[in-house]
Amino acid sequence: MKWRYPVLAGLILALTLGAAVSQEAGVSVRDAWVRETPPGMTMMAGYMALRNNTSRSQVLVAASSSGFESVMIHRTLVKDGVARMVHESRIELTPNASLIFAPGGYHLMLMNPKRTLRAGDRVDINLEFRGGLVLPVVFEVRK
Ligand SMILES: [Cu+2]
Repeated sequence: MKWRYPVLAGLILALTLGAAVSQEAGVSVRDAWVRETPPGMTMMAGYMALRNNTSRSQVLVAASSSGFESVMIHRTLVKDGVARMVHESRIELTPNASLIFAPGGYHLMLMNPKRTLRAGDRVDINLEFRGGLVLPVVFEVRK
């Protein structure tokens, strides 16, 4: 599997050159948004559509943002009619497939925003993948 390393190096180089290049290189994101919450709320949720454009699995292992104290990957599960959130330490994206983060399912749990965020504001969140790939994504705050 020697070929993997040059490919990965190419992906990382592409990311440093700008978002337009990263879109075609590995994993792309669209429809990234954060739900607006009343002022004073300590938790917000981020949603998006991830797409793995490569022919091998990509594994999301973490997310981070300078706009929040911490960011976690969560999934809402309903058991016996009760919804609860579980922490996911990794989410695998299968080759050439999409994965949707949406209310009631996968979401980014954004803890303790450093400023009040209003609809129309933008938030930078970095998605971190196994192997060192970091994808910067701009999320839009929506009602
Ligand atoms: Cu959550």
